[in-house]
Amino acid sequence: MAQDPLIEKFRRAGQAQVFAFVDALPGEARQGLIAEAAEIDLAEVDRLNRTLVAAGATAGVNLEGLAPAPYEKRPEHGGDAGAWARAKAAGEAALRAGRVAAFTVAGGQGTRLGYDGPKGTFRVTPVRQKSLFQVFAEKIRAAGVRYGRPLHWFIMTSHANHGATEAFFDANGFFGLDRARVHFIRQGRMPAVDFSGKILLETKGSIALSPDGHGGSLRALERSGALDLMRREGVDTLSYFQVDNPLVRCVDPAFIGWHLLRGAEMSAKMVPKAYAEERVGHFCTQAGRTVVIEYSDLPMAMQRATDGSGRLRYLAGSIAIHVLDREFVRRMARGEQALPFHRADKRIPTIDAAGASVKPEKANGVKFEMFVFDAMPFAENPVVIETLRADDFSPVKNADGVDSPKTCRDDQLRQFARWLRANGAMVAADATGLPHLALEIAPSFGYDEDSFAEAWQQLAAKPSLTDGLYLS
Ligand code: UD2
Repeated sequence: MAQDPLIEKFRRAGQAQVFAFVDALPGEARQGLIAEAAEIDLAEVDRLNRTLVAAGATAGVNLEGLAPAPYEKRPEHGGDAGAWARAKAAGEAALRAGRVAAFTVAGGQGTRLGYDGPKGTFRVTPVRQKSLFQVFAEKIRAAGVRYGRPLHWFIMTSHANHGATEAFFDANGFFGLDRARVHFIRQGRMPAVDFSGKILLETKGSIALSPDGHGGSLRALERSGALDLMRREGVDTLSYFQVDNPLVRCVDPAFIGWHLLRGAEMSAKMVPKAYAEERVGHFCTQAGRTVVIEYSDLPMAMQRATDGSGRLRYLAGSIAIHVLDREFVRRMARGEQALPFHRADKRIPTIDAAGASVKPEKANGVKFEMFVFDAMPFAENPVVIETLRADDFSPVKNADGVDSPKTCRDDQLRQFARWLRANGAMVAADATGLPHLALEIAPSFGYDEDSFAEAWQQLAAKPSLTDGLYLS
């Protein structure tokens, strides 16, 4: 058989091992391997090998001239209340004009939680045990009703969870959303390499490919046609959040307004870090640009440094909530200004030279990922605003301990209790605000403090607060 030109290309790039077993594969498997190989940008892999993998590769995170980034403080922490009110009005106007879409990145592998299935299908709410996807769907639906314009919702999946994610929405009637407005877009993949830069095979007929990181969302939005769809629909602003955080306000008018009034291309929410070692990114400035330095890249001494008053110097923690301008995403996706890749050394199931499977005990190779926050320094006029953790952030990441289903459930309960108390209801709680009884407020009733207050005030007869109360 004539040699496939793709196989020849791999051979010339020093990656012939990818096809070491190709002749022994049945026709269909052979085509499968070739299709996977065709996804790979060999020039990109070569560049990453030189800059990130090769012995002595120096491309690391540059910490030169780093300083804490400024941010817009909440009014209760000394921020300008008038500016926050103007921002909220501007965001509400954009929502009423249909300019905003929601965007969830849900392509991660969720290994830390030890849950089998797309993370968005994980059940999190205290009474009804709703899944993460259901919580977001109901919030997005409620926002559409409130502003008179149903929102488009883009959900980024991975190759591994795309089918299961679609099937979950299908089985649940898209949680009452118009299915024509829910769009699943699949993120790209990157090959893993060994420490000498050779692309690893997972089996004789498949390459060790893994998702290209949430930074891959910018390319995925462009490639899938999502940006064109947005343009046709008059949507120019994306509200971005992660799949693991049910507390998030999927669309937050004040945040959107800050972004639009500043003419920002990309914006972010920060919370003051709870403690020095908290595993979040840090908003910094460098050479006049806003950058985010991940916890693993900022030396611990800097993470622990304090100012004169004993406050953490690098206080602004990134919780991965952004607003993105559509045409900025397009510019980034087209690669004129490309996101950098990060190196992660991992245990990668592979095969040996004889084709026998190998389950390594320690890291045997490198995965490459892009991070969406690396787009911040390329954005014009970026804004970082403060948010209250209790209103926006309680992720489910680990099976137990911090950021677990238990802490997330408790934070939801605290939020529901707080909304009730703010409106005159008596809710007994412990010193942390955790109510003594389980209750749940459906987003259709109230999906944030304002919408809850309006709905509650309109109730002619207030329900009695009993264990298991579900307000919908
Ligand atoms: C992320 C941030 C951290 C902080 C924290 C807040 C990074 C590197 N760090 O930490 O600074 O903001 O979140 O919770 O991002 N995802 C994809 N495709 C991928 C990889 C991830 O869609 O290829 C999604 C994933 O489904 C999830 C989100 O991105 O929704 C975050 O991924 P993670 O759990 O790997 O991020 P984490 O917890 O390390």
